[in-house]
Amino acid sequence: MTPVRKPIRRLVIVGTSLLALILLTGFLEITKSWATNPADQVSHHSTANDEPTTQTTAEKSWVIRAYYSDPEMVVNLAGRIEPWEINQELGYAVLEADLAEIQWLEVSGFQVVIDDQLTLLSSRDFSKLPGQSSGIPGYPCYRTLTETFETANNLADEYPELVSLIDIGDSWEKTDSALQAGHDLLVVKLTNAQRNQTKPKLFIMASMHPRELAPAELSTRFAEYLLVNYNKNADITWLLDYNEIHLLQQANPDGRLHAETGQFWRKNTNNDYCTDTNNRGADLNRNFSFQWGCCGGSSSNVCDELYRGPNPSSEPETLAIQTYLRSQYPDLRQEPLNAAAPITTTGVFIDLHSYSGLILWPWGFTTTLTSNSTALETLGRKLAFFNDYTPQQAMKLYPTDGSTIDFAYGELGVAAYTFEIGTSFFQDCSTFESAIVPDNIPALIYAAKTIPAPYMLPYGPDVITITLSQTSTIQGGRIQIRATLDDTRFMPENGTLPGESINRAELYLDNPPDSTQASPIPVPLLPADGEFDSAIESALGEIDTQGLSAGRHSLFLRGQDSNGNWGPFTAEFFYIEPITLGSEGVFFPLLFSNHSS
Ligand code: 0X9
Ligand code: ZN
Repeated sequence: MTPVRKPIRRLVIVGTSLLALILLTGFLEITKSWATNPADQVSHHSTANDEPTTQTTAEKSWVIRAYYSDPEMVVNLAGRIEPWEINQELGYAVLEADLAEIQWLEVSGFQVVIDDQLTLLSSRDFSKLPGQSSGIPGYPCYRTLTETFETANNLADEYPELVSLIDIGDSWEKTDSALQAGHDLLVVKLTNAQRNQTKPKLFIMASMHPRELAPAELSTRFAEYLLVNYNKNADITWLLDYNEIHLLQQANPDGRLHAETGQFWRKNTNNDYCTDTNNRGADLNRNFSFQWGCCGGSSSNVCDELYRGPNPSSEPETLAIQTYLRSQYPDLRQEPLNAAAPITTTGVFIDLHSYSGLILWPWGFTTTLTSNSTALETLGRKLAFFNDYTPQQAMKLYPTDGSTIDFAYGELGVAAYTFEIGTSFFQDCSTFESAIVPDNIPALIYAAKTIPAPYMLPYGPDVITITLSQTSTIQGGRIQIRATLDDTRFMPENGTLPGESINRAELYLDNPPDSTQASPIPVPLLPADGEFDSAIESALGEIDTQGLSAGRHSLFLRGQDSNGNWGPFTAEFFYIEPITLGSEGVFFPLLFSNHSS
């Protein structure tokens, strides 16, 4: 399959060089006045007041494309200016730059082109759409911070057996009691609490860069999708019965409040650095303690968008997340950088960002491969199959040190990924609804299915359909099963793994074998065409329902490829009808009216 590239935005080019910029601007001081209609108000995001603003050209910034001739130039760039996007195909970075930075770019060999549309967008306050009563102004599809917390509380009330809320620490503003502001970092934990056993964990965090509007909402949509489908869809039921899913929907709540007004806020709001400006704060994705500040992938300049903070995990948000991850995942990777996590490691970590359509894995600070690199790549390419994003090692984009994924993998050995979802920070709602949600929910579900063994299961085939001859029968009845198994579902980009032939298929009744329940004996499935010899196969089997109690049952089906790799389970429900004594002493089955209960 050829990866589908997202369409490239059309640029309105108003200048091509620094000289052109000055000629076009025509003067060194730009004075702006407010329009009377608030929707037309234009302000620069680095000025927070409501007064008319006067900006010198030196203070003003533009959103530009910086075309490069050599990828090495991006490495140099990324430690200095925070790239919004790297278009590897066309060889340019999108970034916000002031005059001095544009000058530096041109001296460094970049060709600079101004993106007028994005420059305007980045300096516009949000205003509500006509009739908009909820959501971020102008973006009704994205719940505000307050609404996100409300949703979490409502879900916990509605699904008490499946949802628990965990306060994992405070935002920076909350740690300063004098401010009387700030927020909890709230994790929504999804699992069937009645099934009390050790379970593998998927941890997803979102929008640590607050201007990235879509990730937080995607994490909330994922929670809702899982909860609504529990007990309706066998796969989702299995996921929440045997696994835990932890969602930190708003990883930078203080900053989010600024982003909700239209400011391009990236860092936390820590006022100790670059005091009293909207450039204050530390970039949380450069503040994690693993390889903090090591390699030119962050900035020591307090006002920089990439400011790493004064110390590793200096920020309360970072510390809370690190402490929580350490409490949830055992440390399974030794200190040396080339030490591998065991292939039996459980759990997956996903950090949702925007934008660019990428799936990134460690390392982010060096081009050296991790010792789990083939396995990380395999799951990455598998996830990319679902959302059509480009899978690659993070460092291939540009260097970052002190990032989340390097911490999760480097310190604990957890399979760790950054998703860069969508095509814009302030992503339009129609793209969010029509592409981002439907493309990414299946990727997140697949990630959840692999958490019992993320370094092994993605090598194996997927069960893509299960068809039953009937979904309910009397006890002792037989149900025929046809399943399709597919070992080819990888994004072909950035990897060499071909699909292997399917070798085996089997199913378990009611308990998958790695649950703590006694492992049942698997029922083998046979090749529908007489031989398991290709990468996509149909397999046939039969369930003997003798001895099964009345009510709902689950089957768990999986396949193995010719290299011996088992894929993750896919589950399906079936029902045994209850036997009732009729008036003349005859047993007859009661038919179910509702199979989903
Ligand atoms: O720079 C970041 O923190 C991430 N991009 S974003 O536009 N969402 O800010 C990318 C982090 C991925 N890691 C590396 N590229 N090494
Ligand atoms: Zn980000």
